[in-house]
Amino acid sequence: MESALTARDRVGVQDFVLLENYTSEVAFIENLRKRFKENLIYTYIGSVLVSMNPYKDLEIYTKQHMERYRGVNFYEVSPHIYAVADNAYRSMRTERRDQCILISGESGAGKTEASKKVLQYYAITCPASEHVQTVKDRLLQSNPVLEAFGNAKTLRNDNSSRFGKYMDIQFDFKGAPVGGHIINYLLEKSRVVHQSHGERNFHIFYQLIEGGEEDLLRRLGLEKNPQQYQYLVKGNCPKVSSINDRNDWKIVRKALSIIGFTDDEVEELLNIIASVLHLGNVQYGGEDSGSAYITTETQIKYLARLLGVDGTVLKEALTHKKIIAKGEELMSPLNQEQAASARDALSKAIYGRTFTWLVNKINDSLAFKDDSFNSKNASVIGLLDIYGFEVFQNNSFEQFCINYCNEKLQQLFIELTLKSEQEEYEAEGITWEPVQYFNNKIICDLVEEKFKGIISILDEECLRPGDASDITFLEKLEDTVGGFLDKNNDLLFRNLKEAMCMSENKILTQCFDREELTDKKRPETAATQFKNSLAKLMEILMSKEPSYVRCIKPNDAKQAGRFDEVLIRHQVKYLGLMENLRVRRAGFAYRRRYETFLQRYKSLCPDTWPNWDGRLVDGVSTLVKHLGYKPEEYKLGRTKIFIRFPKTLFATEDALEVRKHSLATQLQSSWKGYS
Ligand code: AD9
Ligand code: MG
Repeated sequence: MESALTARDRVGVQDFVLLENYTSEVAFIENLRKRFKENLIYTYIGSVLVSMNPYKDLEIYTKQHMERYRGVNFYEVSPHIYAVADNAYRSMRTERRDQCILISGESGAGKTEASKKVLQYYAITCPASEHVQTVKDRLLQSNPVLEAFGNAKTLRNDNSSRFGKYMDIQFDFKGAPVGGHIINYLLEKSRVVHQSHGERNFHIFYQLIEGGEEDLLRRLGLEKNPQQYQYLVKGNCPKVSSINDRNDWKIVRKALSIIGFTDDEVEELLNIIASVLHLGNVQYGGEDSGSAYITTETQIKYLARLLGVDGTVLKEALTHKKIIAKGEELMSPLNQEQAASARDALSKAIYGRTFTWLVNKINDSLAFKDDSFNSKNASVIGLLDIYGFEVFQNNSFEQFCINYCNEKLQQLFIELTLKSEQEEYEAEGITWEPVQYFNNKIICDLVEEKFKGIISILDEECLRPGDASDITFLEKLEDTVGGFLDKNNDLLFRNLKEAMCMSENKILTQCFDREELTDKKRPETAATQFKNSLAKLMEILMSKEPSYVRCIKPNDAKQAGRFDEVLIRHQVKYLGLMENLRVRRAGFAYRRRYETFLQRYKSLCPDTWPNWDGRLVDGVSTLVKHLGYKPEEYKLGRTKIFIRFPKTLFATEDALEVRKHSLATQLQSSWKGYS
């Protein structure tokens, strides 16, 4: 039998707080490396789960594994995403407190996969009636649908989330999932009309083209070749080896049915997707006067049919801009460049609004149907899976928003981990020394502060008539940006909106509301909307008890078994994991509830074995005195024992191993005696 000590040498420690040299980044990375090599992708920092993307399928997500974690204490089993899921579930059940699981890490680190594992865990392990089974199925099937429309292949990740997602799973008093609700954050719409080299548009376009049945494609006027579509050729990357579009199409199509989309709705939805591709192929010529005219009649024909809009109206809307002069409406012709950007704005608006419609539709299907139960009484576990931090050769408005969102989440992490740590010491009546850490609040302020924050300056430039441009914005920021103003303004010409309001496509009539046409108020800019929705998100998260999953990407090549130390060290730094560890260790490396501690180690002391009948705190006190703990090595709080050094706990763990070993030997020899 391998001794506990040798095992630790080989596979590292399963909780970083047990590292002898816990302030050393080298030791931290070394522990990650050892575990990664052994396919042990999960490690704790106290209750925070650090997860390394293995880039290969591991046999650790079976039903048997789920069973192993069900109802079992966090520290009794090896670290796992299921342990986090189960712990949140049990806290929700026993303490009646809403929970949230916050998953962070850079693009490709494994956030979306982790969130799916959590959802699967609840779907399999929670109790279910027939109704609940439907909810579970719908919760699970919402993933392939939203990923088809909201994820895309980027340079960082073949299945990169291009929207932020917060999902509430609602449980009834029996602990069964009875409903759900999704909030989506700022979809990267610009991808619809443009992709950087090596990247793709949203998956759904390729799925439809590669997987769509022949008569469906004929009806939609689509060819079975993505290269035919301007909106799909920009990145020069129609196929991705890790993606099977044809197969995914079948999965998505089935998922739509399970969620409860009618055939008519699916048809309308696909009409819209096809329309976007046709829009991309609308091309312009220029009159001598400079005015644009459309050279691609076929596209207009398809568009008119698929969108249910009059072709002439559409053509005019795609080449003119409506202006109101002296109370009169005039159609002012656009030049080629303006017309092309109006067309792209329409594509983005159609796609973006359809995505929101899709989320709403999924929410309808996940909503409580049971009248006997009020959703207000439900307990909730929230699951946050945002787009991860990313830096490309060329970065734009989207990276600004995505990275700002990540800073906000980091801010929350800092506040909550420190806050809860302080609160725990306080609640247990134990004094402690605060730890220095980098607070990224200054970065959040830089972006969002009133008047002098980047978003304020950007909005101001967007409002300024006349000479405002990215250059003037740039001068103000003294930085390199491009396309920020347009993307922040996110304008769609009025006559294009009007044309869409006339559409006979039922989804579009819900997406383009006539009231919008009469609304005189200037709409909020994209960045301001995003800032406000993030502020609301922070409020939601603050009201719940958080669990953290910190995902790390092992290499940039998306390859299994490759441990790129430089890349990993960088992530450990900016995720603040060393600080997290230091805070966790500041006072006491380890803490356990009295009952858990006693249950685990009671066999090591004759007074507590097999049972201790007195007060728990006295039992623990008797036990640790028997084990030879020195007074400076531990403290007894109100409900927990706090152990200062990991070596103390190691010694106890080793003693337990020895005890188990000798018990097993005794048992064996007594069996031999029988035979
Ligand atoms: V982004 O910010 O949305 O661009 P994520 O969500 O952090 O990013 P994702 O979960 O999509 O990354 O993981 C990227 C890829 O890594 C997946 O498509 C899988 O191929 C791979 N991956 C991630 N986690 C696991 C895992 N636990 N087991 C196996 C994994 N493969
Ligand atoms: Mg993702």
